Amino acid sequence: IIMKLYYVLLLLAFPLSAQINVVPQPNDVHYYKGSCKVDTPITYVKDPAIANPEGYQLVIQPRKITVKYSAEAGKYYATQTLRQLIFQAKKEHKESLPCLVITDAPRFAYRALMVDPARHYWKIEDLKKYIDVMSQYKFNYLHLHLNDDQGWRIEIKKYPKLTEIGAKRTNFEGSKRNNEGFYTQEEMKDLVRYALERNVQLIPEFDVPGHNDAAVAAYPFLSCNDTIIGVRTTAGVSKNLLCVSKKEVFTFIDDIISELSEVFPCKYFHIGGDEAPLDKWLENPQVQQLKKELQITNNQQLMSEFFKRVNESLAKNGKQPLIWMELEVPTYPQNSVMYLWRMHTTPQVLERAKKDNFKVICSPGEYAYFDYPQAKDDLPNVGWMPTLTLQQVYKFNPAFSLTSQEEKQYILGVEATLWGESVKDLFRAFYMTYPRALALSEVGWTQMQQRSWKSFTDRLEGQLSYLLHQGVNYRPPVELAN
Ligand code: TNX
Repeated sequence: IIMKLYYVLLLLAFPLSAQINVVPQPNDVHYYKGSCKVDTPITYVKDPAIANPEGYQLVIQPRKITVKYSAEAGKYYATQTLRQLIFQAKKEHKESLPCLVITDAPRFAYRALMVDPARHYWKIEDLKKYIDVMSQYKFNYLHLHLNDDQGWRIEIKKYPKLTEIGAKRTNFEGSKRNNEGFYTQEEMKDLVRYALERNVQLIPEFDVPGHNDAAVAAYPFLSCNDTIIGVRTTAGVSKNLLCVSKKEVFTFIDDIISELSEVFPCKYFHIGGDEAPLDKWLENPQVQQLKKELQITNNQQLMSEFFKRVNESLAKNGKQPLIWMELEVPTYPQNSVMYLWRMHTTPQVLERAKKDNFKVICSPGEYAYFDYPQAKDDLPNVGWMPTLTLQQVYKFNPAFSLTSQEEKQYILGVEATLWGESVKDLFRAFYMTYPRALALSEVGWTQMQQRSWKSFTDRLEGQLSYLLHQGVNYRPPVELAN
């Protein structure tokens, strides 16, 4: 108590000094007089009183650095905070850290990035590097978009052609360039372990019923008319959906979910749901028949029916569905988590969440699409994409107009999507991700009262040095220099 009183008095005497350079900004920082040598050994103390498993307390005293945590996640995050502090001190040729107490915990439980090795294959080592960097900024989920029209990237033992045929995208973009590769289940299990050591859980996405040309190329029976196609070479939306009226399709999905559930321990399982034009379903006599049986009046109820069946497979494997929500689909499984993703749909999606009592992951095009260029005329420019600047990402408040009570009830967290059509390698992936992911990490972690664009830009240069030091490519935010 006397020590505490002593600190309070010191605090009154020495109010907030220059801010520390940490991203995301910790939620509570108190500075005290004095400093501590950078190489002081760290004492780790397990403290069950720290309620949030990702929360921690970091106490820097003149001759002592103490980390208090209740779970490994909090210990890991305290260490990340400290590493950044030490890096910044050394960068300024200082041998000491300021005395302080940081009491920190995240605003949202879910803070994710998504990558898309379906469009362009990523090597496992590249995924590891990506995880290394994101985990330092306290992101705790990496969503892997594992299949799309342009590629199937994960070994499925029961369906070997998925990777024999579906993992090869040849002669695309009118060039001779090929894109080929997939992950064995063993490699993926290793990646799961690697990520968990950094408090990152891997979420598989098996996108259904749309975006499945690669699967249909391997197994034509999956489509309504046994369509013979190749793996798609161009960008865009395909119409070869997995067929809603075929029993074999649901057996296929069930098998895949069972195999992937063994590989990915995470309770969340993404089942896609985006951009599925119904044309080929509706042309098909068996689907017409199914509509009659189910007394379907609104065609989109077929999608609801489809997800109901997919969810039965997830439930069997103890998984909870994540879905790219489409507003026109009338119902989704009750336990699903909905993505808010399409531009200009935020108010409607939030209304729907309240009405149907869904949790939401916020990944709106307006703030979180990292495949969009970061400045006008910046690369990659595929023509139709809007610009998503660093400042725009920073402005993001995932609660939108919700009250804090509603925020707790409906918003699970945030995610940025790095769609892969123009992300051809890790160099480009880092360029698109940083520094915008620094802004997003603060969006997910830091309470609004602690956030400020001014403070963020003051800390940016030091963080860019931190990335550079690790050999991480980023887009220099040249528009901020003056
Ligand atoms: C839409 S966003 C998609 C992706 C594309 C992306 C390009 C979403 C759920 N689906 O298939 O790659 O736009 O920005």
